[in-house]
Amino acid sequence: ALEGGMLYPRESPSRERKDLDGLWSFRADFSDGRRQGFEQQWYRAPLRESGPTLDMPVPSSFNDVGQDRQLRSFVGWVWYEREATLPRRWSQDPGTRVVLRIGSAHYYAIVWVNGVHVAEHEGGHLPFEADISKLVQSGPLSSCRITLAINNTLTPHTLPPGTIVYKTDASKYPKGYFVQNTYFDFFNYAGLHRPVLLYTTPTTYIDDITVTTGVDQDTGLVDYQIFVQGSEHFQLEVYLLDEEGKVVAQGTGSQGRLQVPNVHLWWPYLMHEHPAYLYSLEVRLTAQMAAGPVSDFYTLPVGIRTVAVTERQFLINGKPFYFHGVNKHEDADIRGKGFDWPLLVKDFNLLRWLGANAFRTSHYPYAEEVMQLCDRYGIVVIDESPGVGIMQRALTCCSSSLCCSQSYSNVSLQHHLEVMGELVRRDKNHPSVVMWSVANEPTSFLKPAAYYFKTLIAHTKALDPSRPVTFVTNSNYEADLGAPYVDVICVNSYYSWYHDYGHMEVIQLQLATEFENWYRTYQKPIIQSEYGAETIAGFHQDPPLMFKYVVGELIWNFADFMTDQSPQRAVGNRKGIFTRQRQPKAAAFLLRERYWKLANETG
Ligand code: BDP
Repeated sequence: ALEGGMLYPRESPSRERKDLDGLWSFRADFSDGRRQGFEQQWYRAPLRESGPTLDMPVPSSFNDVGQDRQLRSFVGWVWYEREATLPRRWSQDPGTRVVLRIGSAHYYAIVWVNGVHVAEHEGGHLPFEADISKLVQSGPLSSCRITLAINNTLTPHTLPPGTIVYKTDASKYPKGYFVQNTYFDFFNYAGLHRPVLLYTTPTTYIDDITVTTGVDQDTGLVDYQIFVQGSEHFQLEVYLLDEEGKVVAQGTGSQGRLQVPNVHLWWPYLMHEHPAYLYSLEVRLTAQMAAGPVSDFYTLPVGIRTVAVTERQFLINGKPFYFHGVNKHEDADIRGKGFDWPLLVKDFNLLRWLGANAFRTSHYPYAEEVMQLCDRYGIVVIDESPGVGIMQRALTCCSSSLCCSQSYSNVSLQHHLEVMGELVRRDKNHPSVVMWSVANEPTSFLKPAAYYFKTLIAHTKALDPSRPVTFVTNSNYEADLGAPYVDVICVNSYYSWYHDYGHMEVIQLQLATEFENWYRTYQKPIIQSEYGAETIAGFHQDPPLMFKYVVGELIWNFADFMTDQSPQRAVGNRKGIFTRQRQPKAAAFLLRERYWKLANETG
C-alpha cells in the first residue's frame, strides 16, 4: 500500500478531476457468513441484477441514513456501485493516465472496475488509489462501472482493534449469533466516508513531493524533493510564489533548497497579525517521450515554519506555543463520519469563536480537506493515527491475555508501521501538523508496550525527522513503558469524573501531583491531552499557567458524538462543549473566556 506518492488530486493544466460523489447503488450482504456477494460475484454485472439495491449517498456512513435497525449495526461486507461517464479524451488518449482515488473506505475495501479487480486496501481513514488507464482505454466504452466491497469488521490486528465474539449458548442466542466488540468510545461508523474521484495525469508524471522548511534570520528555507514516475529522462523546474503570485525563489532538478528572502512565516492564527501565510510551490515537469514532449504541472501550498521541543517548551518559529484547543471527532447527525463541507466550515468558525488554536485528530486521521483548512486558518494539529484502544484488557474476548498479546503482536505492529507510513506520506507537507500521535490510551503499562512503542516511534521519526512524535497516555507515570520514547508527554485525565466523582476540590491537588510526577521523571513538556468538559469549572479558576512545563490543554470534546449503546452512554458521549448539532452549552462560554484570556497572554 506504500508504493508511490499520495498527492492530493488538484487540477492543473495537465490534470483533470472528476468527482464521483452523489448517489451510489448499495447492498449489505446479510447472508450467513456474509460471503454471498463473492460467491455470486456481484462485481461481474450491475448490482441491481443480483438483487435489490438501496440509494446510498457518498460521502456518508451508511448506518444512519435509513430506518433499518439491522443496517445501522451491520457487521460484514457491504457493496457500493456506480457508473462513471468518461470524457472521450480520457479513454482514447494513451498518453493519459486515469486514476481512481478513494478518500477512505472503512475498514477493508476491494475495488473492481468493469468487473476487474483493481485495488485492495486495509484501513478506514487514509486514501488509496488504482491506476485504471488500461481498463478504460481497452475498449470502445466511454463509461466504466466501479464496484466496491467494504467490510467494517474489526479484529485484534486492525487499527483500531476489535474482536468478534460468537455467542454459542443456544438458550440465549440464535444460531450463528455474534457481536463486534470495540475498545474505543465512539460509534464504528462505516462506508465511503470521503470523496471518491477520478483524476488524470500524463503517463510521465509528478508522483510525490516532500517539502521541509527552515528559517535562517530573515530567510526562509524550503527543501524539496520530487519523485517522478514514467520516465527517467525529464527536467524539473520549481517556482515558489508568494500570496500575490510573484515568484520569490526558483530551482531545478529533483531536489534542492529554495531561499526566500524577507520570508513571511506560517504562524498559528493568534500569534501573528498575518498568520497562516501560504506560498505555492509550482512544479513543472517536462519529458521527451517517443510520442513527443510531455509536461505535468502540480502546485503544492507551502507554509514556512519550524517546530521544536525543548525540556519545557513547544516552539513554533522559535516562540513558545501553548496549545489551547479541543479534541474532535468526525461525527454528525445522519451522515455519521461522512465528509461534509457545511459542517467543516461551521466547526472552523466555532473554533475561532472559542479562541481555540489547536486540535488533536482524535482518534484517527481526518479528511484531507480538514488538514488543508487548518493550513489556511492557522489551526495547529496533533495528527493522530487510528491506534485507539490497543490492547485493552478485553473483558469479553478473553479471560486470559490472548487477544491482548495479539494486539501487541508482530502482525499488529507491522500494520501499525504501515499505517504510520501512509499517514506521514499523506500529511507530511501540512504546516499545520506539528506533531504525530501514534496512539490513544494504549495499555502502555503492559510489558510488550516497551518494544512496540520504541519501534513505532523510531519508525515514525525515521519517516519524518522534522516533527516530534507522541502517543496519548492514561497510564501511571511510573508504569508507562512507552513514555521514554515520546517527545512530549500527553496525558488524559478525568479528575472527579471517573473517580472521586464530583469532588472538584481535589482536582487541583491531583493535577499538580500528576504533572510534577511526570515532569520529574521525564523532563519533557506536558500536554493535558484530554479532560472532561463537566469539570471545567474546577479548571477555570486556576492561574492559567500553573506549571512552566505544561504546554497545552485540549478539552474532551469539541462536540457530543455517537457511541455504541451502553448503560454509561445515553445516545452518545455528552462531554462536548457543543451539542452534536453544534450549539454551545454553558461550558463553551466558560471555555471561550479562558481561551481568549490565554490567547492574549500566550498567543
Ligand atoms: C478517554 C478516551 C475518549 C473517551 C473519553 C470519555 O480517550 O475516547 O471518549 O475518555 O470517556 O479515555 O469520554
